[in-house]
Amino acid sequence: MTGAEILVKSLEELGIKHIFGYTGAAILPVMDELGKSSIEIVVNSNEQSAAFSAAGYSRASDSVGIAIVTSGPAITNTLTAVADSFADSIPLIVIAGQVPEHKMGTDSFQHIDVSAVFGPTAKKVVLVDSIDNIESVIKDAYFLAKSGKPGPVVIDIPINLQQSINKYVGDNLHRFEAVYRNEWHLSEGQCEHFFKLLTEAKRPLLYLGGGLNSKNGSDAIRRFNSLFNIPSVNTLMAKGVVDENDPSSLGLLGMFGTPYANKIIQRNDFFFAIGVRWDDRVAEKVGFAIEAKIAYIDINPQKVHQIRNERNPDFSFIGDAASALNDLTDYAQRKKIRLTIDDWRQYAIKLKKTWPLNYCRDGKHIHEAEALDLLGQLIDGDTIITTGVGNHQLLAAQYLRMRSPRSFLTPGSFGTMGFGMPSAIGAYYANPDATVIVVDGDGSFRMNMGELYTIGSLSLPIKILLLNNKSDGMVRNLEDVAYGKRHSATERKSDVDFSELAKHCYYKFTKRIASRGELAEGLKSFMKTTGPCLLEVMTDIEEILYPVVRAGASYKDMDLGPYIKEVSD
Ligand SMILES: Cc1ncc(C[n+]2csc(CCOP(=O)(O)OP(=O)(O)O)c2C)c(N)n1
Ligand SMILES: [Mg+2]
Repeated sequence: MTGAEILVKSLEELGIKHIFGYTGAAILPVMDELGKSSIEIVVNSNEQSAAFSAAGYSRASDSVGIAIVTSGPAITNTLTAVADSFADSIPLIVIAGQVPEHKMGTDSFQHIDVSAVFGPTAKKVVLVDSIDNIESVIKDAYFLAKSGKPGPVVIDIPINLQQSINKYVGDNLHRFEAVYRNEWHLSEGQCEHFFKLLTEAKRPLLYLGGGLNSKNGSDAIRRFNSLFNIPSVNTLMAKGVVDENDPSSLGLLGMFGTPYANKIIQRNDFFFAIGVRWDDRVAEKVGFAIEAKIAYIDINPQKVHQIRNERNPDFSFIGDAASALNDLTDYAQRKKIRLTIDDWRQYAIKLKKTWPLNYCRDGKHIHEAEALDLLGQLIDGDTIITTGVGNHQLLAAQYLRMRSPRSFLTPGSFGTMGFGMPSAIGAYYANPDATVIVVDGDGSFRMNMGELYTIGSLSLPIKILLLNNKSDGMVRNLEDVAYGKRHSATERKSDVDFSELAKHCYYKFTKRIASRGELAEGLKSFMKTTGPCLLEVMTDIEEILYPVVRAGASYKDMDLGPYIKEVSD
């Protein structure tokens, strides 16, 4: 077989059904073989989008998404999506063609030193240097990307190796999987120590992170909390890990967290952090959880060591969050451990009821918050949301209460505008029966607008809710506060009707709405129509995102803005 055939056969053996990519001369042998294979090639509009679609596939499933691109500018186009996946611990494989080996280092057309460029952004970068290795590199990458702290693997394959001839060995997949199978369990003594801390606490709080955002993780925390019903807050990466409609699930914590999450963090005396990386926009608040005892579980040893140094937790464990939680639950069931925290639970439930989110409901223009509040009433447990970056993203995190793991896909750590549409394409291929909705801002939407075409031309049933405030709203908000209200480079004066554009890209539903009276009906029709849909809602350029805990401030200084107020129980 040729190297290209070996590569494609390895992918087939791994069960790969779709790849996302863009072609070019240095990857043509592989694309040609893919064309003959059972694997569907989804062609995006650029390589950043292809890698984001592959990452969206991973984020929305337990599989690993795969992007295949050519050399030079094509592989560098994927860099941002690779870095984004690395930052959010998302498994991903990017396979790139490379110039032939004898031309590497000779200033050749479309050559880039992939290892040098991608080194700090990927879990591993491999330059394939022998046809003997193609099968093992591909199979190993699949399990490496998923294992431990997940992340992207970049594979660089010179075209001469794609073309040369070798045998397909057909190495057993279990051999590769076994290398990364690690089961760390809590000892009886560790469980005893944990429950001593927990049962002594009067006001325990769960802090749930992306490390739980899988079926296993979500099942494990729900099982644990069915015994204890401890109030919880979560990171952006953990939306839906527990049902956010649950009265004691207080939602997003942090700089733009919900009023109730940011209030309860000020009162807890036992902070149980699971699968989180202590993001600075959450943890770098003055006095953050300073009074509380801390327990911490995470699979990333570096992070656990960092937190041991910085915060001296009373309990910490390096290992898979789901296994550790199941150990704790088993132990608690055996020892019949119960908590007496009724008052604290009631306090949490009351906070959520009496400090609701709110926004301007009667201004001249619609607010992004209003559109998202209404959308929140129309989604169910089978909905997958993807977002861009900006006010619309954080408002979506606040207002859309997700019920299932892997249902809210957002570039949490890297904050990459342009993520929404391409990641939705991947989410759709991983879950063709789900309702996939992109919540995008106009700035984020324009960054990968080519995917408007991809979605329309492939007639994918993806819905795009475009919140158009004709500005980079989040940055404009910063200018208001810190730059004397001077709006430099954040406003877009000319008005392009994006719903018209969608019409020409074969969308089944396209509409632009500027008046509040049309909003509820518009959203309903948008949700009802099958096929590609785009609803563009024109929103207030002056809208300010609240609550906000500003840099250097503490949670007690949270600014709730003019609309969020205490209401009666
Ligand atoms: C690739 C990239 N470039 C720039 C930024 C900086 N940035 C963060 S939010 C934002 C504005 C986003 O505007 P839009 O998507 O319209 O969302 P809005 O805040 O208006 O809801 C910008 C420019 C970024 N996060 N990512
Ligand atoms: Mg905007």
